[in-house]
Amino acid sequence: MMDTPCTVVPLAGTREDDFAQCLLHGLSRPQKEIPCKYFYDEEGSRLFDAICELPEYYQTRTETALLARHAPEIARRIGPQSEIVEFGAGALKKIRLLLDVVRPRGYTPIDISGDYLMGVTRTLAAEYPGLNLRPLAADFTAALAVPPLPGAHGRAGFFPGGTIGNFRPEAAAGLLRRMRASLGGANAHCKGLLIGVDLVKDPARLHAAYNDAAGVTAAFNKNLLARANRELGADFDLDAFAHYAPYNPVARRVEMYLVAQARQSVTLRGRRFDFAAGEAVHTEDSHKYTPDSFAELAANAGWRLAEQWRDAEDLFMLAWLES
Ligand code: AVI
Repeated sequence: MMDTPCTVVPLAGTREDDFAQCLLHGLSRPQKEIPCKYFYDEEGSRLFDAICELPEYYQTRTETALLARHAPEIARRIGPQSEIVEFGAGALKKIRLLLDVVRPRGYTPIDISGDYLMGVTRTLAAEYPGLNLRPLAADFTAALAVPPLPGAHGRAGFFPGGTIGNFRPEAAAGLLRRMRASLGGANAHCKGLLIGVDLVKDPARLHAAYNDAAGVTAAFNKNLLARANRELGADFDLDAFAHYAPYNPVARRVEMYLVAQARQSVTLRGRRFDFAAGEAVHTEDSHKYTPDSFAELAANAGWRLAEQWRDAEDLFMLAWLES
């Protein structure tokens, strides 16, 4: 740890899209859908944390072990006195595995939940005096101009958690392209991007991870409807929808739906939405990659897969991309 006083300088950010507008739009489509970014209100974030602890959900502990084990090699790639920019930083848990080893000059966590981000950044500041912290309350999927940290020796991006899988391949390539632009803005020397990627594997293993015995993923999925009831005064009957999350081995993705158990109508902001029995609302895709298919995706976005670290079972990959 460094010993000079810590600075926390919030950067100007962007706002989250309007949940009500997105929901009205998504439920009006021939294939009803709710964008997965709305999972993460306070209750949804709590449920997601619980998912990460599930025995069936291997992703978080596998990635955490990879970060801990390969931190010295990652540190060599990033270099000392750099700046780390984390996209979708959440609770700032995984960055702690890198900070002591990488010893960056600054850390810029980006997250849409501004108050939450300020709170967790202050806690981190107390633990890492001397680290320049620049929390940016913004939608990390947008084109963001992130001014370089003065005096930093280049900067690296950090996008853990396998979240890239929640974007369709074309959207994922667009996001990787925007991250490259954000990291390499005026006078910033981009060292690379460290990204977590969930790998193609036995369909049964994937099915179990998204259909856990305790029903936490089902509750996480249904929280979208509960959130609409809480925040927008909708009248979804949560028991009238079932969680359905099959793995599609051809498209190499887990598809998540809420399926109406009977014919019903729901009212939202004065509008009525009809559901046929068995009608599905699409809520999430979670794409899985092979190292080669991910390298191809990255190449489409102007990145080169320069290094990769995988666990012994090939469940998950930490990829180091350079441009
Ligand atoms: C955040 N993301 C990588 C998770 C995933 O596995 O796609 C979200 C999730 N959905 C259901 N379980 C976890």
